[in-house]
Amino acid sequence: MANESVVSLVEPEGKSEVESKVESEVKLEASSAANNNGYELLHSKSPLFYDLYERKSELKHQTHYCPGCGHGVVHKLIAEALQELGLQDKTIFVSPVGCSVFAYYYFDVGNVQVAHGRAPAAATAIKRAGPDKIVISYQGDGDLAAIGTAEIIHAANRGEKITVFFVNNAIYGMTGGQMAPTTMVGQKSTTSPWGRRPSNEGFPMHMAELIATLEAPAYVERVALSDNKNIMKARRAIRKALEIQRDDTGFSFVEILSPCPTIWGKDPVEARRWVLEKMTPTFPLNVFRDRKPEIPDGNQPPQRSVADVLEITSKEGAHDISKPKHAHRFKDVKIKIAGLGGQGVLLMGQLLIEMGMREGLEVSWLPSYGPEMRSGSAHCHVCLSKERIGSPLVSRPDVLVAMNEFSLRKFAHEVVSGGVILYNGASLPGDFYAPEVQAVAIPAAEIADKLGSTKAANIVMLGALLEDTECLAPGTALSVLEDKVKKVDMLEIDRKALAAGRRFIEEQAHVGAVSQPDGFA
Ligand SMILES: Cc1ncc(C[n+]2csc(CCOP(=O)(O)OP(=O)(O)O)c2C)c(N)n1
Ligand code: SF4
Repeated sequence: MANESVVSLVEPEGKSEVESKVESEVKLEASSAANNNGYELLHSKSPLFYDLYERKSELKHQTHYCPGCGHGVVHKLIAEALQELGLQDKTIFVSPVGCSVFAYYYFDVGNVQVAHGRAPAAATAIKRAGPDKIVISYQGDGDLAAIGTAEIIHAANRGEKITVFFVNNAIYGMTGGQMAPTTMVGQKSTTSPWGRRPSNEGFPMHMAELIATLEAPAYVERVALSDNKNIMKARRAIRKALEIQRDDTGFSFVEILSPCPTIWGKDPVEARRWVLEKMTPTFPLNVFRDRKPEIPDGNQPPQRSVADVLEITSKEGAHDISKPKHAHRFKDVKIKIAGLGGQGVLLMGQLLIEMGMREGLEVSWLPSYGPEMRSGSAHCHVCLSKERIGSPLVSRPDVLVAMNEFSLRKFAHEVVSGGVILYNGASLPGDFYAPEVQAVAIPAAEIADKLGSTKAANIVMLGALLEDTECLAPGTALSVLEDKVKKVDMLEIDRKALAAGRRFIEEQAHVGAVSQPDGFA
């Protein structure tokens, strides 16, 4: 957006007193006057806007909005209010999906662009993380009143201390004129070509009134960009809504009836008139709420550190996560553990990440299971890493622990070349062929059964995994088991199971348990 596109020019001669006063208050750039054919600049764009709209170099002097679009006017009013209130450096603007999706190309403030309808939810998170910030959720009527109905109602109902500017042009602009929840009775749109019929499409939604029925909001007003007088009222409402947030008073909401000349098929002047004549009877202008809400404080939950909650630092002499206890000889290890619900597949992953955390590693655990609690397929993705983990998804595991044949066949092809498959079974299926990996069959269920519980088969496999990969220290595994397994008799079985899994790899794996047809390993 360039200076040239937004300046107002007046002739230097014959100015009234008021004009002269305004002029003296505005900082004029000497060069501008010289460059504008003898005219002087009275108004220049708000410094809150970037100097140039640089999305496309050939269009850098114009905005992406259509001529006469209300979004540009609302942008100007918001920019001026933020500037006057000195809030530029504190402001975070949350742009929606809709014609105003590119608001971040204009406003020189913090900017976040979010998914369709989610601006109030994102604004909630941002405001809670930075309560001293001024957070603006800017939304169209499709965005706020259709796909985002839940987000706006709940943010308002919680009394989030954010400001929402709701630009209601009674239509979906960006996508070419489909009916919005705010489309008026009889108004034609591409999806209501005969005009909106309440019997089929329902009535237009009155969002300001709806929100004003809630207890928590502090300020709710509807304004219109229909003529200069109403635009001045809109200016005041926008400023007031921001002041309410600045003063920590509560949730503020301004609905702005706004022209969309392009989709309405009108010229900009007609479109403004249409706002006044057609929209305001359906959406009356009003201040629906203006008061400080009484919201009881309630009990605050005790504030505890993550380490406390996870009980990893609170116990005497327990694990100091800041110091790695094991010299890890890897950058990261990616593990997939798969089997049936009830086989302890997800638990095995949780035990591994607990061990990793105690050794100071970055860890992630991503479970995946079907609707059945028992006997349905289940698997989890585990990452142990010395560096921050980008994604918890393991699509190419270094190690696959397959607790049944189905999982072996399903995931074996994913294992990286040179990786390991640990299979819960007396031997690998006769036709199983994976020449580039080391596949080990471990009769874990049988071993666990002999120890006193088949349930401990997952711990046998865990012992085998730890022995084979040497990714974590033996002592860590034991201490995690001791902390996590509450039943004394089960803990005893698990201890033995862990040792049995290790022993199996140590003794058996070398002498024939690796039963790939091609004799790999
Ligand atoms: C999840 C999703 N659904 C649908 C769309 C398509 N879409 C883009 S903008 C829009 C509606 C925009 O209308 P409105 O919020 O009134 O804003 P305007 O363009 O009129 O300013 C829709 C449905 C999308 N981008 N994402
Ligand atoms: S389609 Fe309508 S809302 Fe979108 S930029 Fe054009 S005038 Fe504005």
